[in-house]
Amino acid sequence: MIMNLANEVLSGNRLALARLLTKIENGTADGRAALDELFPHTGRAHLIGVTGAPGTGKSSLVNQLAKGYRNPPDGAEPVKVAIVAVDPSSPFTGGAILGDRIRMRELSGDAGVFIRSMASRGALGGIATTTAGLVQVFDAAGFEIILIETVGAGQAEVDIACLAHTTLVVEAPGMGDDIQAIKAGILEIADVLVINKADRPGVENTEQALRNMLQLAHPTPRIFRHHGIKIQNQPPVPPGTDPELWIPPIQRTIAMDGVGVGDLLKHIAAHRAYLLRTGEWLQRDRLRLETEMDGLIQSKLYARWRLSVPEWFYAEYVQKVLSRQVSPHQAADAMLNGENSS
Ligand SMILES: Nc1nc2c(ncn2[C@@H]2O[C@H](COP(=O)(O)OP(=O)(O)O)[C@@H](O)[C@H]2O)c(=O)[nH]1
Ligand SMILES: [Mg+2]
Repeated sequence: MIMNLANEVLSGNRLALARLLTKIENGTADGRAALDELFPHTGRAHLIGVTGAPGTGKSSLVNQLAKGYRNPPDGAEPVKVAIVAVDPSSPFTGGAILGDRIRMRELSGDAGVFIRSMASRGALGGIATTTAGLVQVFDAAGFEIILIETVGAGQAEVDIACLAHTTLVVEAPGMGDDIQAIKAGILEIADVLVINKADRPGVENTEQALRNMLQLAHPTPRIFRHHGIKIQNQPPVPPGTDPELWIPPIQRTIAMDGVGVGDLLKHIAAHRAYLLRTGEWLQRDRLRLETEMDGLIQSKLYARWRLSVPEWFYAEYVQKVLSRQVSPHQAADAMLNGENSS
């Protein structure tokens, strides 16, 4: 029997998995068809976002986390781990990705680990969309933990955080007095705060600054964008009870030698348990899928409409807007109503 790509991936073929990931990055039609086939098999993985300024030690930390999942304490079963490293600042063979490859080499002999780096070229269909596709493939392929490393730089990270169930924001001491995550606007998406490079001077200051921020921001509801509107996603609160709030813990780590990583893994597990207990896991899933579906409807509707109008018709309105005869708003309304421009 000749198996198709989706079935090959489901049966654990790593080569097929790698091929499909490339198709997803390139946005090919057969890649999308395979994704459609795989979709019923998704929804099981724990998606963990790791974000923060460049050089804070995200890759090193991801490496340690993966090792932790592969060698759990107390003789527990190791879980399959996928790593998606997204670095939009690093095109093609950029230094960071090359470094990651070398750093992650020690994991690469392990069949329970799959590492995928994605440079800006993977942004054809948008970084968040492409990442979501890659993650779906890993999820369907049975990877229970999916670590998504992104450079903390703003909206793209927030979008990817919406994809993840648990988001770690990584800080490091000695990068000036500022908390980098505040500058990048990503502190609010943190479920767990990590102060890596705890072997460096200035850890106390960084931790104190983070604690102050948390106190100001507390409670820290999750903020999603939906139709461009910020939506705060909080667990449903039964009447007469106190809402259970998740206060982001602060964990110090030294990714170089794994100090603090065991405790970090415990925080991640606790956050997963919290999401499941409060029903927020399902809520996040729902919101994420709804947002994805809505976005697709919008772009498909536009594409369909654009194909339905002749080029000259569209060009005439562009000209009218250019010459200030009509505003873009008026032009859009008139075109959608099929009004002739004359
Ligand atoms: N002193 C110290 N250096 C670290 C630690 N973790 C990572 N590094 C180093 O910091 C640099 C950047 O690490 P990397 O993981 O690539 O950071 P990323 O850019 O956030 O992915 C590398 O040279 C690491 O060896 C740590 O806990 N302590
Ligand atoms: Mg990195």
